Amino acid sequence: MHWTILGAGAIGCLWAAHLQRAGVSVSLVLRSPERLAQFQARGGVSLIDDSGETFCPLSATLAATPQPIAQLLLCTKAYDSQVALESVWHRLTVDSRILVLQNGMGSQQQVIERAGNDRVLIGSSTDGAYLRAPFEVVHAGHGETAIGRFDSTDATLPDCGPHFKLQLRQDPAIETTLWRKLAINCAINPLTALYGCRNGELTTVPAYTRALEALCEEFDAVARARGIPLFDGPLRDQALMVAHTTANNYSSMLQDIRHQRPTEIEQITGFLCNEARLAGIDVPRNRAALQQVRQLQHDSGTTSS
Ligand code: KPL
Repeated sequence: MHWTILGAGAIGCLWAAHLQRAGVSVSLVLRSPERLAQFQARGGVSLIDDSGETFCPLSATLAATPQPIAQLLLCTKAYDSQVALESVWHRLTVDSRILVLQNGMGSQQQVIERAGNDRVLIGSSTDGAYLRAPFEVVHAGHGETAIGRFDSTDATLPDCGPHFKLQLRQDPAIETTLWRKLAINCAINPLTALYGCRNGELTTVPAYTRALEALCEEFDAVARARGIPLFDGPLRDQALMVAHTTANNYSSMLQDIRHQRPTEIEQITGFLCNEARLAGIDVPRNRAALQQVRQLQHDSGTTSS
């Protein structure tokens, strides 16, 4: 089966490189002729991991080409998912399969509404990856990709061939898994963006830790009201642990701000605030964080995606 990857960010390039290395047919969809020309000058993706740097030759097209898509990996930024999906809609058939691999929540549901539950698998990845340069991905932390369906029906893992090295796991509770990742992102991402700090400083600067604790308490209350089982202990403990183990990282949200890109705040804290409103729970600290990051995006001269 041929894989088509829509979204050439860190996760898209990581999957492209691993599929190519596993001998699976794969190509990228790029959003503009300029980007396509930039890619074609290289002719592939570079993967930097424990075993050094590997160049993985592959092809790329624009969305508008007519070839049908068998297996789509949708891994654009969450706020781009609807526009991205529409751009290849003419290439999807009843047999096409879509794996959605995005941060935050909300975009997955939109894809299911558009494409139908049967065609869509939802994933959540803990792989740590970043782009050192366009199409050059560093696989900094080995994690796993949990894959399932929102309605918990059987989700057979997509076919990545026998030699695929990224870790995949069938997840009958993928929605809960996404909530857990959302919880960590709600605790760490807005604060690191607002304070302009590395993740680790949330554990070492007392005022930052108190701010994190306040966000976490509100999140715990919403999760309880929604009946979502988060972690064994309070979210605070888990969030501080992740901030500690990723102490040297700049969160994806801070990186977006620094590169004047839109952040995923609407799909992270925005999603939480909406869930809180529906559950009748006040989350003033998260609402404030949402407003402040929106303002920061505006002030930092964010250009549209
Ligand atoms: O997922 C992350 C992100 O940056 O988006 C965390 C867990 C905060 C690690 O940096």
